[in-house]
Amino acid sequence: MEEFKLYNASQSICSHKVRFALNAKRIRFTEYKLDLFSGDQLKPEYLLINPNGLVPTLVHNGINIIDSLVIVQYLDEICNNSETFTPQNPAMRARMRSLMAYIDEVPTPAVRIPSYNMAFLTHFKNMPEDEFQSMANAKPLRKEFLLKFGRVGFSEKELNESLDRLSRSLIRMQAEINNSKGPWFLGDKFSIADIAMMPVIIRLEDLSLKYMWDNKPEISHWLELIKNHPAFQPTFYHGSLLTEQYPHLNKKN
Ligand SMILES: N[C@@H](CCC(=O)N[C@@H](CS)C(=O)NCC(=O)O)C(=O)O
Repeated sequence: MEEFKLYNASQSICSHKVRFALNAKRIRFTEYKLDLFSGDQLKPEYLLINPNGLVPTLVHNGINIIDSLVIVQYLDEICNNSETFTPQNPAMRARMRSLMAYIDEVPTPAVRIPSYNMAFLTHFKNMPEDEFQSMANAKPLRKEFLLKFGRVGFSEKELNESLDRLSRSLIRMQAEINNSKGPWFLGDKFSIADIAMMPVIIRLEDLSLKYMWDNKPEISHWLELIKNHPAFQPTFYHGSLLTEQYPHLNKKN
């Protein structure tokens, strides 16, 4: 009997990718929700399964797999009898992996900046300094990120830089769709590159930044197709969006 356990957080963009892959492949899994702001991901028992102190982690029959895109690739390798996300052709596979690398390097870290400033700041701004310092110091990978964020948020310059990186990513995304003749990044085949970008675009929409692709119909169409995928609703259950968790964000809509 196969057993899949997913340690994740409802609102986490990296968790969305894995939930989407599991749902698309109709794999039954038990979901464990971590509270990232009370430090569940830093508890010694969790660090044993994920020494990066981040979500998501998939435990498959007792084997720990970490890092969202590694997990999605693993799922595609072990379960390729239903929907598959990896092209057979090596050149197309290389193209998919280059896009995954780009998405991991540019838009994924960039979208954290507006997310922290607009939503997550509420958790840190009134935290006593010593508590904040010890939480930051306990983070294996995100110590410097959190210290830089501080309890006042990233500066306007940093926020604008991240929005600029996101704008350039949207231009790149539009070009990829056009070059492949769409509707997906690799043409008519939905792939892990689309899964990688999906939560970034959903997050931008959630933060009322949808105007960023007002003049890019290719992206609106891509997003509409993703939202119509049967895996979308079970992945984005209530509480997955920041507007569902942070009521102040709705006032901007
Ligand atoms: N490269 C990792 C990044 C994972 C990651 O950044 N996870 C965030 C949520 S999206 C997290 O666990 N943050 C908790 C923290 O910063 O302490 C992946 O793709 O799984």
